[in-house]
Parts: sequence; structure tokens; C-alpha cells
Amino acid sequence: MTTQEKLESIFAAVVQRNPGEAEFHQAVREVLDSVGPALEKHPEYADAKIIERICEPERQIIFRVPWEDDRGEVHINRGFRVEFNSALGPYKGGLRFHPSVYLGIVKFLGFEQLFKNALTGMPIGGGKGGSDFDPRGRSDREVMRFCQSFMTELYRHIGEYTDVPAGDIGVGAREIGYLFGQYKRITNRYESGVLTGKGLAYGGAQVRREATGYGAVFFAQEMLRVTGDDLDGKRVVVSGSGNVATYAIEKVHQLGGTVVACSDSSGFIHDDKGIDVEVLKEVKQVRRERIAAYVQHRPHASFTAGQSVWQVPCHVALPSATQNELDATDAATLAAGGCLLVVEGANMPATPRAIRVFAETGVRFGPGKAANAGGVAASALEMQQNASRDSWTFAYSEQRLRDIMRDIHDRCYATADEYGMPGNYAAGANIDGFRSVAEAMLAHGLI
Ligand code: NDP
Ligand code: 2IT
Repeated sequence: MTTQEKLESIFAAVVQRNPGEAEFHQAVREVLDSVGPALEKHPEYADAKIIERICEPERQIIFRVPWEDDRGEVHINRGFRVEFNSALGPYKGGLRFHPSVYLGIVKFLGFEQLFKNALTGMPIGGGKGGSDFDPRGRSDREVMRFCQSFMTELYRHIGEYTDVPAGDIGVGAREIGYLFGQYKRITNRYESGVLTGKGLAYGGAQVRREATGYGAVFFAQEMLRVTGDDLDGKRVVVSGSGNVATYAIEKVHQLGGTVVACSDSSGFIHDDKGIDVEVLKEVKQVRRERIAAYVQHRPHASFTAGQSVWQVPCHVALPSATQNELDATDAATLAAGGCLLVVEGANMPATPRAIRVFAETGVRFGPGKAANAGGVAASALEMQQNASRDSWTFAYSEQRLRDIMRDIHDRCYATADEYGMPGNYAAGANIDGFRSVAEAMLAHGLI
């Protein structure tokens, strides 16, 4: 069997063993499509069935989460934690609370996470979790009761040396606070390193909140640097208006670019003078309103309901909302509008066909595994500070993040070169992450 045939048969087995999990299949396909050359160079990986083992999570936990709303009505949600791979460290990855969450989403995210975490060069394995709970429109008390019920089951599976969850869509500082409080209460342990993304009042780290968005922009800056370019004067479009999007916008502005549009699931806002980040934070973080409310504060800006933000022309696009939010049509529109660079703040936001369109039209592409790794890297720095009972300044933490993002960029770039695919950051990220995990798995024997 050729390497390609072997990979096809592994993929067919993954699809057959994990029926109906389209996002997981998509994430596996994308990695298998690029690791062929690494397998040819390292036949020992195939002999030890490293890929087959990587595609099978070490442990998958599914649990019932009952809770009561403010009117006394009982609700039942489903909770997940998929502990994908611990070759490089304790399972590490976020929790997503969104009605679309099911096992296939958690597995795609966990699978991506293990390569991403390997790319950071830090001692963290891969995992992901979440629930189909919809926090939107729920009171603080309802969210608290949900988080308490969720942790009442999850606590037995996690720990600072075992599995360290953090935030993702629908899980921010508020939810992490309630989750931590319940973990502490049940275990009677002040185990700071069991969760990351904590508030600064109780063991959180500077720059964790900003890290994913800032990190994606640092990655874009590095990609521009290798062609002698920078962000100064660039028009930028960001999708989403949550944690990743907000801090990506903030950093683009600090570096001289202008973000002219961002979105949520209801539509997008266009502000040609540049999105006012303080207004955005007030609308989305403080008041938890829909993005349309932004134009009440900035009357020259416009809101467009139900349409793609990618119709707004830009030099740099930062998809930072959710998976498969940028399709082939959007990619062609971006290319026609003069887009130079697409850097993924979200996990798997560009569809496989969109990525093909970027390659055909010369739009350079920074994959999420590399570009959004700043969030989890800052989580690993939070774990480091918790373990040493220390806390670093904002400036020092941001410098660490900047260095890590440059290092990830350089690894992807160099690995793509090494394997004869110059400029293919996606292949570079997949091969580099895969090699690190494979080497550790080989060393640990057949487990
Ligand atoms: P938030 O919950 O803070 O924000 C999510 C944003 O995306 C909101 O604007 C939301 O709009 C929009 N969105 C979510 N789901 C959909 C959907 N199905 N269709 C359209 N829009 C949607 O999440 P984050 O900013 O934390 O996460 C954004 C992305 O970044 C995700 O892909 C996440 O996995 C990834 N990521 C996050 C990291 C982190 O540290 N938080 C780290 C690395 C990656 P609405 O409110 O209308 O739903
Ligand atoms: O997708 C991601 O990398 C995250 N949601 C952050 C994970 C983490 O553990 O900080």
C-alpha cells in the first residue's frame, strides 16, 4: 500500500467508527491530507500506528446536566469532555456552551487542539468539552446554576495534572468563575491550576483574556513581515464580536490597521472610521446585547442583518466566530476585493473549498491551529504562574505571547520549507504538531 492509500484507509475507518460526526471527519481529513510526507520520512510512526491512535480519543465522557431556571422549570442538557491525547501533558482545551454542541463538534475541537498545543512547544496535551446549553438570554443566576451542575459531574475527571479546561464559545470569565467556585467547594482544594481563564481577582493571569485575539494578530504580523509588509494602513475585517474578535480588533488598531467590520450570528456592522472597541465592549461584554446595538452609539455606522461580513472588502481577514463560517463564495469575494491574507482566529472557520480558493487566487492563509494558539499558550503561562504561586505583569506576559507566536510562525514556515511546500502554513502546522505528538507517543510505548 502507498502512504496515500494507507491514509485513505485510515480515514475511511475514522468515518465508519464515528458516524454522523461531520466536523470531526473534516478536521481529521485536513490533517491526514498533509502528514503523508512526514510518514514517508518516519516509517516508525506507521509501524506504531501513531495516526490510528491519534484519531481515537483516550477517553470520552458524556453526562447529564440537570438544572433549574428562574421560574423553577427543570432543564436537562448534555455535558461532554473528550480527553484526546496526553502525550505532551495534561489534557488541555476549552469548554464550549452553545446549542449546536454535540460529540462531533467536541471531537473536532479536541483533535485540532492536540496539534495546536503541540505547536506551542508547551507541556500540554489535547482535550475539549462543553454542553448544548445556550447561555444566551439566561440570567446570571441561571448560568451559575448550570455551571454548578456541570462541574458537579466534571470535577471527578479533571485536575491540574490530569485535565485543565478553559473557555471557548459561550464560556468566558463569568462561567469560569462559577465553575472554579464549585470545583473548590466540592473538592475542598484551592487548586488554582485546574482551570485557566480565571479572573485576575483569584489566580487568573494577565493577558489570558486578550491572548487569542492578540496572538492571531501577532501571527498575521509575522506573515506580513516575511514579505516585507506590515499592518500599518491595512483595512481589516473580523468576524464575530466575542472574546477572540474583540481583542483582535483592539490589537489591529494598536498596530496601525483599521478594522472596518465585525459581526455576530445576526449580521454585521460596517464602520468605515474603524470599529470603536470601547463601544463594542460596552455593547457585547457589559450589556450582552446584539451587535446591531452598536449603531445606536455610532450613527454613521451601518448594520446589515443576516448577511456575510466577507462582502466588505479588506486587505486582511480574521475569521474569529465559528467553524465553517467562510465558504468558497466568501473566499472568492475576498480575493476579488483585494484580500492578501486570511488568518484564522476561530477553529476551522474556513471550509476546505474556501482554502482551495485561497490557494488558487494567491490569498495567503494562516491556519487556526497555529494562528489562534495564543489563547492556549497564555493558558499554559497561567498554569505556570499558578504552579509557582507567582503573577507576572501585563507587559511581560504580552512579550511572552509575542515571542511564542513568532516561534509558532517560524516553525510552520520552516517545516513547510523542509517538506518542499514553501508558504503552506497549514501543512507546516500539521506536520510540525504531528511530529511532536508522534515522538512523545513513541517514547511512551504502546498505550
Ligand atoms: P465567544 O462566545 O466570545 O464569541 C463567539 C462569537 O462568534 C460571537 O460573536 C457569536 O455570535 C459568534 N458565533 C458563535 N457561533 C456562531 C454561529 N454558529 N454562527 C455565527 N456566529 C457565531 O467565543 P470566542 O470568541 O471565545 O470564540 C470564537 C472562536 O475562537 C471559536 O471558534 C473558538 O473555538 C475559537 N477560539 C477561542 C479561544 C479562546 O481563548 N476563547 C482560543 C482559540 C480559539 P452570537 O453571539 O450571535 O452567537
Ligand atoms: O480553542 C482553544 O484553543 C481554546 N478555546 C482555548 C483553550 C485553553 O485551554 O485555553
